[in-house]
Amino acid sequence: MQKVVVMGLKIDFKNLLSLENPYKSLKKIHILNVVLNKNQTEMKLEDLGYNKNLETFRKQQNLDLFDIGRVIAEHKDRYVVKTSITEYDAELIGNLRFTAESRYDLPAVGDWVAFSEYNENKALIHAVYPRHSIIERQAVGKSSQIQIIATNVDYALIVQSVNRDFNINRLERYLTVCNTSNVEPIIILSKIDLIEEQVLKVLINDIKQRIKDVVLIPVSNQSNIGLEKILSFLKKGKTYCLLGSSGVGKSTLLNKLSGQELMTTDEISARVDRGKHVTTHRELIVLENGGIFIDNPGMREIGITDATSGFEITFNDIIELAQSCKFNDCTHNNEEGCAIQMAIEKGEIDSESYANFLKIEKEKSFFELSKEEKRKKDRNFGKMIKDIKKQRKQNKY
Ligand SMILES: Nc1nc2c(ncn2[C@@H]2O[C@H](COP(=O)(O)OP(=O)(O)OP(=O)(O)O)[C@@H](O)[C@H]2O)c(=O)[nH]1
Ligand SMILES: [Mg+2]
Ligand SMILES: [Zn+2]
Repeated sequence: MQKVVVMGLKIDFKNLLSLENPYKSLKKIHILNVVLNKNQTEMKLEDLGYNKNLETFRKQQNLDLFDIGRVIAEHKDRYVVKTSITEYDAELIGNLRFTAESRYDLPAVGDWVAFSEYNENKALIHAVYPRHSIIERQAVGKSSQIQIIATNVDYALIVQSVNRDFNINRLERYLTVCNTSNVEPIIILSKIDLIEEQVLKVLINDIKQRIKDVVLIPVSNQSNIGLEKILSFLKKGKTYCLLGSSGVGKSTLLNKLSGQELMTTDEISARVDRGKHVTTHRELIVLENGGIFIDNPGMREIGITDATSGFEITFNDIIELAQSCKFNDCTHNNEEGCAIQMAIEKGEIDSESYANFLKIEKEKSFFELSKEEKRKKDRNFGKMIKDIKKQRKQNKY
């Protein structure tokens, strides 16, 4: 029997087709490079980010019996799935919902899914294609609860405004998330019309002191400075995810880049009154001039998840230095021959950057610990059930 393995799930292909399939015949397979009627905008699946790897997977798993589309929005249990032709209001097929072991097995914005249409623009999602990247964060206040921000992202635009939002520690945090997620970061310094040029120079210099090798683009949505530069970066078929606090101008930027009023934006004073963010859910949008954007509601905090590798990339300088401390178990506080302390004294490492490193490292260890505890709990629970079963068998009750 043909088995489809999707995100670690094994599904019998036969079941997949017969279960809960309200339609009789699988119809219409979307062909790539569909040419539409002249009066419609022509769009290819590649413009939505479709690529060779996905096509290979589709063939290998015989998923070409289904349609394929990309999740562009998520509302509770419903998803909006976009193809090169239209959009569908989709829900999960029961099998997928019930066999999902974690959040990772369910679709998120940015995912490619195998689906079938059962009514006009209504669809059932059967499987999620493997992802090439996942941007995730730890949900605030809940230990080791992961929230998926977006998947299959190529670049993250980390937006920080020069006024009240400016905070290099937070930038390093976002960078760590990107480095962990296999997503290339670009820093967008927004609202530069609000400050003097001299002040801007200082801010840029401060960032460059601590963050090297990351593209930084100062932008004003008011004077349009920097927009051309972002546009020149955009590549057709690549996915860009907007990250940053509420009110920094993410949606305004997206409107500017597209030349249309796609997203609702609002004044900060108005949003405080209402006590909520202007953008309320994630959404994927395809720009005509190339580039696929995912807009997000602003984030108040960005918790670090299992960020080992990302962490090491962000704080590469510090981690490399630690190798040359005199003692292997150096805590880098006040030991003799501590390379980090020496570098801080010489001004080679920024002391604030180091403090931030320690803070994120602590959080990361805590996250790993709580994850391990959770695993232990799951194991214990499993063992308990097993014991109960064994006892039952022995006592025959
Ligand atoms: N001065 C100035 N104001 C801007 C700029 N960009 C955006 N704004 C204003 O900032 C406010 C917030 O902009 P939004 O685009 O809604 O911010 P957002 O990041 O999408 O916010 P959330 O959706 O809540 O996450 C609006 O009033 C915008 O007009 C800019 O470059 N300069
Ligand atoms: Mg917004
Ligand atoms: Zn040391």
